[in-house]
Amino acid sequence: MRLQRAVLFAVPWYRCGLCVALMVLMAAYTTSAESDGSQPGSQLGSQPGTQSGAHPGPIQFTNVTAAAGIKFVNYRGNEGIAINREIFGPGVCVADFDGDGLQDIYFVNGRDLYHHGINVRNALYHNNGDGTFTDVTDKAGVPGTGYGMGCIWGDYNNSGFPSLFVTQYGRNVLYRNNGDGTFTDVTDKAKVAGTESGTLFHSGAAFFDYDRDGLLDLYVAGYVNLEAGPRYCALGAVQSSCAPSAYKGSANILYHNNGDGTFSNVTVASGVYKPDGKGLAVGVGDYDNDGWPDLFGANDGVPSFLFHNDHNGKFTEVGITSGMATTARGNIMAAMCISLGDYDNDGWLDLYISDFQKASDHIWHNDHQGDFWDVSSEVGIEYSTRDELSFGGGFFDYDNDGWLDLFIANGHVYPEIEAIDPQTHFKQINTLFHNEGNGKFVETTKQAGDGFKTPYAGRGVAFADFDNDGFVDIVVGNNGDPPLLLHNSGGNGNHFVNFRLVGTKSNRDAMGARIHIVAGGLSQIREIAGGGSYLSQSDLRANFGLAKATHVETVEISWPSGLKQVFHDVEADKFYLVVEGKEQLELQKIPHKASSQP
Ligand SMILES: [Ca+2]
Ligand SMILES: [Ca+2]
Ligand SMILES: [Ca+2]
Ligand SMILES: [Ca+2]
Repeated sequence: MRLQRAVLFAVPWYRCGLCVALMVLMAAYTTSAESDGSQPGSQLGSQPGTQSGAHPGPIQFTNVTAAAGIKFVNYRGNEGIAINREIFGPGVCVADFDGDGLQDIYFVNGRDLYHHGINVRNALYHNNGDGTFTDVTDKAGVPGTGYGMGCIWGDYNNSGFPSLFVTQYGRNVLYRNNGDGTFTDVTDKAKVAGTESGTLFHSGAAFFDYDRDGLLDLYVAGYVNLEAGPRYCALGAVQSSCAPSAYKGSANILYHNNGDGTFSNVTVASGVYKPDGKGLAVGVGDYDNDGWPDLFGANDGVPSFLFHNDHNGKFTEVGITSGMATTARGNIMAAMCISLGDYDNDGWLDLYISDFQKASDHIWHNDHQGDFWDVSSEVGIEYSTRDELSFGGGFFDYDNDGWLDLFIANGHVYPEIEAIDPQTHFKQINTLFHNEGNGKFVETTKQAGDGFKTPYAGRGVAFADFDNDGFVDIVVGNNGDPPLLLHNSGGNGNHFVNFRLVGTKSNRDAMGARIHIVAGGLSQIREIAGGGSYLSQSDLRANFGLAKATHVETVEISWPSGLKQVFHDVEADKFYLVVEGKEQLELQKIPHKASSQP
């Protein structure tokens, strides 16, 4: 099927109007061809939940936010009609900041912008391992220093403890993790406040080691120049915040880690400088399998970016030529979210980008030749995502059947939308899709439990296994509301294997490492990556669903240093620690009490 398409569409669609019509015809053809059992999904055809049309089993997501003791509420801080700054956040990011084996959560908050005397701050919640979390922000000293947008974690000084970077409207802040439960604001010393290029509206960010020298570098996206444009715009008969077209773009920033606690701004020298970009999400992944991490930038209202890593400290922007800068129909996206994952298990990272209300979200298939094909329609997410305004989320395997599913947080950007379009709501229900293993996604939102019953203005999303039961849970940052912590019930009998990678020559977080496993007839990959989703970051551990397989035949790890390690006959249902260069797999330190669910 792909061979036929490759021949037919040797001329990319954007240079060939007829191709779009042909693509529709081919999509219709492949729909019938895909059910012949020759697709990868047939390898798991006997498994419950992977047969076409079958439900994914008993997986339920429960809203455990209050039960977990999370009292954080996002404060929008608007006065009257909210402007973009006040309606786009918040992000949420997850890491085990104290090394106790449990993933903790950082929630980003707004600020009192108009001097109403309201004192709000960001919040770091420590995972107690018994289903509850404790707010340790004051002790840790990480309240944020301005109006917060997003956050990421990264062990930029290879200390063994992840540090925290918060993107803000104004100066960003870098909190160095001291390893004793406290953090120090090292923004000035590190030179990463991010205001040197005139960018105030910082959005998505990611730590990644672009030159593979063992030190995490830092990329920060800029959204728009809000100050130089109108405050409000007409939305039909009402006033609201403005579309990005009302503003000039704002520059992105790439910092090189000097290894002495300081960073150098290499935005121009590295070739990524884009002063007209309107960046929101940032994703990192080696899409062309050349061993070097590439950089994806989701833009709002202008073509999206793909910066190919040229291995010499420079990047070439190939968004248009790779086919991912706009949709298959040539439409520019309101691109909010980047997720990279190999949804069809062919060994190449595919791409998900979320989009606006009345515009579908997008899945792009990686064709192994450096091009992305918008397959949203043929994989089945087009209709189901058209009536939501999608923000964070992306690929994760919620039922551990070995196929990456899709979760999307939804919510409109205009609280005023209901006044002009009663069918469209500001607060929306999130969306869950199950990957059927045959190239199709089926929406399972309505069968997925009470976690999908309450509408919010969903924004950032992080995936993490908070209770270490092998099933990945979800946390969502909601604008103007409490967050949503969704516990994955598991319990469908599928097996898993989890790897935490620790670099020794490579960066300690192992960002950029690729794990390839073969188990139960399925071949799967994960790449350890920071950033992603929308203004957020997930559990860096690689969790693989194994369906009915009770052991993994081979585990191959390609470290950013160039080292490759292979392990054979690895037992399932365990949390492994892999230290770069060590010949034995170890077990992660997981507190016993963590096995009780949140
Ligand atoms: Ca690459
Ligand atoms: Ca793929
Ligand atoms: Ca799955
Ligand atoms: Ca879990």
